[in-house]
Amino acid sequence: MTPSNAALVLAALCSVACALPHASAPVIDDDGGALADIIPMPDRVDPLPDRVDPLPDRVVPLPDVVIECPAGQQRCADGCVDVQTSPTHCGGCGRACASGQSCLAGTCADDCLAPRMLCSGSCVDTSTDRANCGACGRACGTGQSCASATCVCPANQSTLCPSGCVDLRADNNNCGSCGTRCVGGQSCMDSRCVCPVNTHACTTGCQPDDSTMYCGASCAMCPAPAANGRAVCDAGACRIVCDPSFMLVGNNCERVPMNCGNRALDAGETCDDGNMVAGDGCSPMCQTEPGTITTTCGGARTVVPIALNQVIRFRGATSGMTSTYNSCPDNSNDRANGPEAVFQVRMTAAGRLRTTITPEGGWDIILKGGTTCPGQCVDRGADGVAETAMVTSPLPMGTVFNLVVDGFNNGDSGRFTLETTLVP
Ligand SMILES: [Ca+2]
Ligand SMILES: [Ca+2]
Ligand SMILES: [Ca+2]
Repeated sequence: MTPSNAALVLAALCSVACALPHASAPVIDDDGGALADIIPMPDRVDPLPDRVDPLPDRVVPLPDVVIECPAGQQRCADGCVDVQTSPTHCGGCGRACASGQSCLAGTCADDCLAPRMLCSGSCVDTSTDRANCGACGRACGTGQSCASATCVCPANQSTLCPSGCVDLRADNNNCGSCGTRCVGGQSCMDSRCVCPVNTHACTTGCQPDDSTMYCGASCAMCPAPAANGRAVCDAGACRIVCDPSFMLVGNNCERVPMNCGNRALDAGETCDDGNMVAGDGCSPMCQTEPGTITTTCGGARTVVPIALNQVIRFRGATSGMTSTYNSCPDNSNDRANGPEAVFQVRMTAAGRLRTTITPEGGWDIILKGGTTCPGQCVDRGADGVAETAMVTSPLPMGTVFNLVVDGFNNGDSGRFTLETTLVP
């Protein structure tokens, strides 16, 4: 047999013998030698166990697993702690506070002992602490301090308003009382809202005292003349100032008459008392002022002052007046039936009055005069004739003297001029 044939035979043998479990037939190597390492197969196969051992009940944690602490705490060696308050881990693990100390907000601090109190985690002295004055949580107002456990304002801002300590005497937002605000340019002085010097309060704010738009306490607008002058606000009152050579008549500025003040009754003048003064019965325009000529001695009137040697002239009329005094004892007929025009003068010096009345036209004019009304009568008894009378003996300074122009008959009335002079 050739080697290749022998291999074929072995292959054929093994295809039968090697498939048997207990075969012990020799295995021939390729080189023809006998095989020495034949391993016997076990006689039987162990069955699989019927059950599986359970896993242990607990799991041993892996070393890199971290146990979380509750919020606000952190893990130290002995567990989770709040390092804000822990006396043994104050501010961090292992930082122990000394004896007699507590941990507050992560810092070791001496224990809070009376009279100090622990308020919201802070040890405070309630006798002086502004946020806890006298008791925890009792906060002082703005500007207040805590003294002896009481909230107090400074001496110069002694009132506590909602906005804080204020000086009611000088606080523009709390003037005189809490919440009273000074507005419109006002400021608080002595507990009152006042405007700056030389201004006054209006609804439009502080206005200049000389403002003609807001004059006086009433803040009125001053009327201006149509021409030849201007409105002014003077000491809180409206006034009209006329241009030179113009005088105020009513609310208008009118040109001053050329001859007013020369003591003569010139054209356009109803009086001339020798001056340019108003309020004395004859205006600076030489016009008789209201109340100077009246129909009786009583009632409101302008009493004309007369100085020594002053000459006063008035032009008037009895026409339209009433007839009250109808007796003239000096007249042979004792009549004075016409209406009267009455003047009163006040003597600014002692002396005697000399008075002349002259009728315009031919009516019978009668003059009466005296310190009582209507006084003594003078009548020369002729139509169209002037009457003149003079007080016989000097009268004292301050005497008020009545001058009455009357007419003899019922119909005797008309225009006249009156001239009176005070002489020594
Ligand atoms: Ca004149
Ligand atoms: Ca005058
Ligand atoms: Ca009469």
